[in-house]
Amino acid sequence: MSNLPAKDQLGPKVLDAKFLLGVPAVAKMPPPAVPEVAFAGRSNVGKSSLLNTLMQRKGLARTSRTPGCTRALNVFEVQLSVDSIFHFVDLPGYGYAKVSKAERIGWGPMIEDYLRERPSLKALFLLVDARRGAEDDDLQLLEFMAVSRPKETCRVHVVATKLDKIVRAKQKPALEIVKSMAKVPVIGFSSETGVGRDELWTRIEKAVRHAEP
Ligand SMILES: Nc1nc2c(ncn2[C@@H]2O[C@H](COP(=O)(O)OP(=O)(O)OP(=O)(O)O)[C@@H](O)[C@H]2O)c(=O)[nH]1
Ligand SMILES: [Mg+2]
Repeated sequence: MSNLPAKDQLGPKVLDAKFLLGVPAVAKMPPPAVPEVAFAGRSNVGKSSLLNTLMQRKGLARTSRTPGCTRALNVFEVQLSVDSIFHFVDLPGYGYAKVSKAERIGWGPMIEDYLRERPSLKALFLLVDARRGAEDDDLQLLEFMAVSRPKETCRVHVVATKLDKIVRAKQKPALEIVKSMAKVPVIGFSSETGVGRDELWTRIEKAVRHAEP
C-alpha cells in the first residue's frame, strides 16, 4: 500500500507543465499548432485551482480569494509523454460585478472570439459551483457553444466544482440538478480532495489524443 494521498494516485503522470504566456486578445495567441483544452466559468468558481490540481503543480495557475484574478487568456503547456504535448487555456472569469465596467465589457467578446475562432480548441470544460449549479451566464455560454461549434470539433463538458463544500449525502442530488440543467456530461470535482481528477483526465486525453491541431 502506498502512503501517497489519494489525489496523487489519480490520473496520468504529468511529465512537464509550465506557464507559456498570457495574452489580452485572441490575435496574440500562439499559432494553433498543438491541441488545446480550455476552462471557462464565473469568477472565483475554481478554474485556476482545478488547473493546478490537474497539472500537480501548486501555484502554477494563480489563484485568489479575490474574484477576477485571471484577466487574460493564460496558456499552459502540458506534456504527458514524449509525443503528447498540448495546451490548457485558463479563460478569464465572467459575471463578477465589482471590476470596472470597461473591463467587464471586454471579457465577453474575448472569450467568445476565442471559443468561436480557435481551430485547435478540442474541448471546453465549463466550471460551475456545485452548490449554485449553472447560472444564466453559464447557460448562455453552453447555448453559444451549441450554435457556434459542431460537437465533432469541440466537446463541451460541465465541471461542478468545490464538491467538498457539500456534505456527502447531498453531493449526488446536487450533481443531478447540474446534470438536468446542463444537457452535456457533468463531472463532480474538488481541488481540495482531488475527487473528479481522474475522470477529467480521461476526458481530456480522449479529446487531445490523435487530435490534429
Ligand atoms: N473548498 C474549496 N475551495 C476551492 C476549490 N477550488 C477553488 N477554491 C477556492 O476558491 C477561490 C477561487 O479559486 P480560483 O481557482 O482562484 O478561481 P478562478 O475561477 O480561477 O477565479 P478567477 O481567476 O477570478 O476567475 C480560492 O480561494 C480557492 O482556494 C475547491 O475545490 N474546494
Ligand atoms: Mg483564475
